Amino acid sequence: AVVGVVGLGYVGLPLAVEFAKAGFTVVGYDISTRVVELLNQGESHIQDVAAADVAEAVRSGRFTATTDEGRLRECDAISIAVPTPLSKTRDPDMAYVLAAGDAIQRQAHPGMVIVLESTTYPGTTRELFQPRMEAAGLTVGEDVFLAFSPERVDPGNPTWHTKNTPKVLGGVTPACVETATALYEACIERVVPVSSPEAAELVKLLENTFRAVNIGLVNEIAIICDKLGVDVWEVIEAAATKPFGYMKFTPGPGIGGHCIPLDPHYLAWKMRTLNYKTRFIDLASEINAAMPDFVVEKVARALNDDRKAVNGSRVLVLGIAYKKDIDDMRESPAFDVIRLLEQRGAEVVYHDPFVPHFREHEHEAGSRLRHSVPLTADELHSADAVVIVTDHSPAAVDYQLVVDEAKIVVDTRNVTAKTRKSGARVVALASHD
Ligand code: SAJ
Repeated sequence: AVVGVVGLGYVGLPLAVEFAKAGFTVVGYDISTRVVELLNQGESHIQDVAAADVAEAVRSGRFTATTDEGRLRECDAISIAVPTPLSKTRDPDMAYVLAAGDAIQRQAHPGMVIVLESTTYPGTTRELFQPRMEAAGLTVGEDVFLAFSPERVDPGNPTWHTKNTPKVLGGVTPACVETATALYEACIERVVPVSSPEAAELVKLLENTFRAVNIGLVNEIAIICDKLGVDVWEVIEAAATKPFGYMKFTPGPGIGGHCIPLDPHYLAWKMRTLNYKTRFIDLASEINAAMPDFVVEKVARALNDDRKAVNGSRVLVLGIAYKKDIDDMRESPAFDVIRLLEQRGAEVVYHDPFVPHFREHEHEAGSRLRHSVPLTADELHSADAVVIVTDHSPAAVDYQLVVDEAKIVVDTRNVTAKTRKSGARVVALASHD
């Protein structure tokens, strides 16, 4: 059988490789010529997909990448894993999903199984894909089979991969559930069928909104600790000793990535169209989004204690990736911290060993910050304050050097806790001073 995968990113490429390993012939469709060419040369642009696996799939003739949408007509099944970002107004940007739906409408034929994987609001599969199939004269549940199956890829996770992570799947009709489940069971160890695509769409949003609201809670606990003069890290670590009924999350300068900051907005947006305003979810998003302000306020106060204004000070931002030990900067709170500091007149530079430089189009700050400055005593001396935003491992960042050489260190991630006390004044995320 021939399986098509639309979108060859951190979700689609691992899935394509698993289908190829399971013996399917796989047509990988992507709009990026660069991605298609490097894949057909047996290389991989995705951290968790070994080039050797791509090369073997290509060599064996099981996998080809293409930018030619017409190749999808050869497929008996198609999985769609295209991005679902937010627009500038923080509303769902469904452009990639709609483009995929239009392509499927043009290429679908009787017998085809179509599975949407992109994280999206409940109702997307039924509202955006089913009409397109019917417009092509194909009855869902008879001529074609339509389902939603959320991705659960955790980039860099050494234990959980596409093959061994249980896969939830909801179909428009029972026949859709059965056919799509049979397809996925050929290459994923455990498929968890649910009775509708809306249920499956909501499962994903529950998983990630659960994370977002719990991070929002511990961020509010950090603000409370700050006002009470309590060490929030001590509270978090001690609470985490509870062996049942508690799950540890840690506060920080905000939340980044392509999932956690976005997914609650997909749910809130959909519910507003049904005249229900989500409250708890929105409040958590507000708290998370306000953490950069909270952090910059602490930097300002620390500089003021040194009789300095933010205006005219040089601030070194330590870490711009959205989470530790990776090079991904999407939605990183570091950019909010940078923007707020610059709005107050600070001169900002950054150091991130995982992001030596970034291209201008990746962020409007790119024009000024394009390169990571070296983490040297000189750089640290020339900074009026250092603010640690990403909790990169000590193997990647010499935090002892930072506290030895910097004047002020605002540590929003508690990564200097294990350094020997030294010259710098270290200000914690939640601290009375
Ligand atoms: N963060 C905190 N405190 C926490 C946890 C995270 O401030 O306790 C911040 C991180 O620094 C980061 C953001 O939140 O800026 C998101 O972090 P994340 O750990 O949720 O990482 P993501 O967004 O890369 O991926 C999450 C992962 N969920 C996990 O269970 C680790 C990943 O497995 C999911 O597949 C992914 O969401 C997804 O696809 O939804």
